[in-house]
Amino acid sequence: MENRLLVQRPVPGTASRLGLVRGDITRERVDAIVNAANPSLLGGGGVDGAIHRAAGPELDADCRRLHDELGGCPPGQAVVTTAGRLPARHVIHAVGPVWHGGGRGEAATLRSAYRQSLARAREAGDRSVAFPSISTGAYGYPVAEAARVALRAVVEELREAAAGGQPLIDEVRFVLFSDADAAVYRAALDEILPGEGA
Ligand code: AR6
Repeated sequence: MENRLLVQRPVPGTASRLGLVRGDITRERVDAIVNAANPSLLGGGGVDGAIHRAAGPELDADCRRLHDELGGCPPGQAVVTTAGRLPARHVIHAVGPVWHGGGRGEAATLRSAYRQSLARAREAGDRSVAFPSISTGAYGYPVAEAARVALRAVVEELREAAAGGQPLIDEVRFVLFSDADAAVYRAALDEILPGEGA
């Protein structure tokens, strides 16, 4: 099934657009896709497994190198690699928090994972970025709360970057893997960036 753009809105105070897509992130034709990685960077299940399978051995080798050189990536941070056979130019590996009930700084760590991903994208010269719903699968973050944190983090980062004259990211998309997740993100988007009509 083709990926489907559900909604796209301008982000006030910026020249950027924010959109929601229903589909598979490995099929996105953007400069960078973000992976919901784990601190080892050596791959796993969920979207991480799908990205590694679709990208092939070049991505595995890049991740192994970063694992050996940097010792991996802590929660709330992000690192960039090439994208192997994927249509994207780069994969940004972001590590979200494991959900422990909300009292262990999970929201701050999730916010940081999104903001750091956009910072890495800018450094790499990427102007379009697709995110999955980080931490809401194996890591157990409740999706409605995660959607609000994610959208707010991206909107804030885009505004601050625009105000600071940093390189423009034209477009950010969230690629949702189920209709249920897409509906939850749609409700959060309507709350955070109310649109005109539909
Ligand atoms: N495209 C878009 N979204 C996807 C895809 C896909 N192809 N496949 C799954 N999702 P998860 P986490 C959604 O578990 O919670 C890995 O083992 C999925 O439905 O992939 O951050 C890592 O190595 C869910 O909505 O990531 C870590 O150990 C979202 O992606 C751990 O899982 C995130 O689910 C990270 O857990």
